[in-house]
Amino acid sequence: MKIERTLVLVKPDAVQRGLVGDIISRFEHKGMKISALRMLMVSSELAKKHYGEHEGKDFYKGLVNFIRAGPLVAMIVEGDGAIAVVRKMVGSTNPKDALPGTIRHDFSIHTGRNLIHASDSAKSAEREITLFFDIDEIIEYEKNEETWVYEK
Ligand code: 3AN
Repeated sequence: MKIERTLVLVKPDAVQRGLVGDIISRFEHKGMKISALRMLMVSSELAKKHYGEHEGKDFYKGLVNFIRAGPLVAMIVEGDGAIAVVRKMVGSTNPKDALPGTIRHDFSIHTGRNLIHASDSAKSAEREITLFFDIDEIIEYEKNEETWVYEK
């Protein structure tokens, strides 16, 4: 078992469409733990840092503007193999390619309105978690259900 933490952003389109609860529920129902959670308006500085790897691409400006178009919900999702598991639950970047049962397939159609961000590697998770949360905002706690979720 390898407990990991990953950064999930429930983006402004999901907030506007009233999908925050559905999206959080999927991770809860999977047996994952939410170890930090907050709603915020992303600053231009934070948006540029978060999407730094896309700077120069034709969709970069739209992306940075879009992530600031309204409040988003940032959270840290924790669990065994959480980084890959959450990416799988999120689905392909283009919702038209995403498999049924994934968040992007089930709730979205266009890449630029694909509702959710999730870290794609351990390195990105570490970087992105630090961008969105201070260490004292990450809460360590036990969930009683864990013996019913993990075999060991
Ligand atoms: P993912 O979010 O699946 O990890 P990334 O990191 O490649 O995808 O892209 C970050 C975000 O940039 C995507 N969620 C999407 O909103 C936007 N994006 C990526 N590729 C494109 C594209 N070809 N056209 C428009 N927007 C894109």
